[in-house]
Amino acid sequence: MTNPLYDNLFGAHIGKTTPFLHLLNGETITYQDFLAMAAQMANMMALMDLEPGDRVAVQIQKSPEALALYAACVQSGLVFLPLNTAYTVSELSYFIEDSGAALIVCDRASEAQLTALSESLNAVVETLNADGTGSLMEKSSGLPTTFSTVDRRADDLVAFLYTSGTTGRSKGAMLTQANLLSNATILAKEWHFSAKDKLLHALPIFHTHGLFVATNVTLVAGGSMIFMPKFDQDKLIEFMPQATTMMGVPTFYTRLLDDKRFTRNLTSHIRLFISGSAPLLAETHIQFEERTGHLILERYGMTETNMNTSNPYEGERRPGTVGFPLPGIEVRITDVTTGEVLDNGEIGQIEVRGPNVFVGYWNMPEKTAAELRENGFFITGDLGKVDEDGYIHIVGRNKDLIISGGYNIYPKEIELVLDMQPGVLESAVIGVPHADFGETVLGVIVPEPGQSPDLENIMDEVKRSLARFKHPRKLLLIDELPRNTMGKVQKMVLKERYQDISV
Ligand code: MCA
Ligand code: AMP
Repeated sequence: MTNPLYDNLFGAHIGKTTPFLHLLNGETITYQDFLAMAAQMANMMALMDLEPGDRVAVQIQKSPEALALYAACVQSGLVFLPLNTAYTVSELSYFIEDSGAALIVCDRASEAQLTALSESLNAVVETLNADGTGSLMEKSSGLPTTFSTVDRRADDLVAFLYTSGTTGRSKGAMLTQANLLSNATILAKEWHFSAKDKLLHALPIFHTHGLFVATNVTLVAGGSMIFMPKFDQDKLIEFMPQATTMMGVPTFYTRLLDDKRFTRNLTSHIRLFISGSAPLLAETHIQFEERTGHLILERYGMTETNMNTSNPYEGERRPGTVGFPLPGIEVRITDVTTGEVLDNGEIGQIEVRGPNVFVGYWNMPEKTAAELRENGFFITGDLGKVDEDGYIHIVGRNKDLIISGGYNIYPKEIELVLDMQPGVLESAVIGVPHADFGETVLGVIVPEPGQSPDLENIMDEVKRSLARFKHPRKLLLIDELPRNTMGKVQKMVLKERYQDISV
C-alpha cells in the first residue's frame, strides 16, 4: 500500500534541492528542506501516539511551518483541520468539540484559552507562532528528517474543512485523498502548471482556495510559490514581476485595479491570473484586460467539492461565466422543487458529481443525505444555467449566504446572536453591495414592543461571539420584517430596499 496524496504531492519531490517557497525576506526553502521539516513534525506526532484518522485542529498564522504541518498530517495519515485565524474562542470551541480533535495547534496568544478548553476533550495543545517558534518546533527540531509514510487508501479521510450552514451550525466537510489528488491533478493540467511556475500566494491557507487549489496545484507541478504571510498590496506589487501566476478572490483584483502602480508592464512576466471564491464582475474582467492585456481565468468551486468548473486556458474566457465542467466532473442544472434535470438556458440549481465531491458532513448524516444525492450528485445551493456554448453562469444562490471578500458568512449565525440581545424581538441579516468586499453584512433589528435596544451594546456582544469578518457593518432598527403569505421573511425585499445603503 501507499499514501497516494503524500506520494504525488510531496514524496515525488524528496531529495529535490529546487526552491519550493520564496519568502519575502529573500530566503528560499527548498523542497528537500521543506519535506525534512514536515518529516520531523510527523515524527513528533508519532511520539504522541496519534492514530491515523485522528483530527489535528490548527489555528495558526500562515508560515512555511504551518504548511509543513499540513504535509506532516498527510504523511502521518492524520486528518488536517485548518481554522480561520479570525475565529473567536467561542467559535473555536464548537469546531474542536465537534471534530473531537486529538491535537490542537495554536498561536501562543490563544494557548491559555485553548488549553482550558482542551482539558474536557482529552486533547493536547501545542503552539506554532507566526515566526515559526513554539512548542511544536521545539519538540520536533531534533528528530529525524525522514519519516516512514503511513499507508492510506484513496478513500481515506485527509482533511475536514468546516463550512457554515443555513441553520447556524457549521458542518465539517470530510475530504478524502482521492478528492484532493484528483482535483489538483486536473487543475495543474488544465491550467498548464509546470516546474517553471512561481505562484504569487497571498491567500490564507485555512481554506480550499489557498490550501488546496494554490498549494496542491503547485506541488503536483513541482513549481514554487512566493509565499506572503497575508494579502499586502505593496508586497504584491513589489513581487509581481518575479511571478508567473497568481490566484486571488475578486477583491484582490479590484484592489489592484485601484492602484496606479498596477500596469501592463508590471504584469508582463505573469502567464495566468486566476479568480474564484466569489463572483468576478464582468466589468472587472474587462477593465483588467484593458489595463494589463490579461484575461482573468475564472473558475468555480466549493469547500465540499474543490473545483468544479473553469474557463478554458486556451479558448475564450467568457466574462461573467465560470466556464465548463472540469474533465471527469459532471455538472447538471435541476429544478429546485422537483429535482428534474433542466435544459440548457433554463435556470435551476447547480449539481455536481465526480471524484472531487466530498464523502459527507462529519456526524451529520441527515445534512449529508439532504445535500448529497444517492446517485452521487451534490446539490451546491448555487443557481445557474448553461448557455448555448456550454459555459456555466452562476446567477444567484438558493442558500442564504453572504460572500464578503471571499469569506462565506451565513446570516443565521449572526441572527442567532442578535435575537438573543435584550429588547430584540427578531432580526434579519442580509448582504448589501460593497465596493471592496463585493458584499458586506447589514443587520436589521425589530425591537420588542416598547423597547429600544442599545445598538452599541449589541455590537459589543457580536464582537465577543463572532469573527471580525462576520460583523454587521451597520445595524438598523425597523418596525417589522417583510414576510410572504407563508410568514417567511422576504430577504430579497430587504436587499432591494437597502441596496444603496452606505456601510
Ligand atoms: C478582512 N476583514 C473583512 C474581510 N477581511 N471583513 C469582511 N470581509 C472580509 N473578507 C476585516 C478586517 O478584519 C478589518 O477589520 C477590516 O475588515 C478591513 O481589513 P483589510 O485590512 O482591508 O482586510 P485585509 O486584511 O486586507 O483582508 C481582505 C482580504 C481577505 C485580503 C480580501 O479577506 C482575504 O484574504 N480574503 C480571501 C478569503 C479566501 O481565501 N476565501 C477562499 C475561501 P478592522 O477594520 O476592524 O481591522 S475557499 C472558497 O470560497 C471556495 C472553495 C472557492 O471557490 O475558492
Ligand atoms: P465555500 O463554502 O467557502 O466553499 O464557498 C463556495 C461558494 O462560493 C459557492 O457555493 C459559490 O456560491 C461561491 N463561489 C465560488 N467560486 C465562485 C465564482 N467563481 N463565482 C461565483 N460564486 C463563486
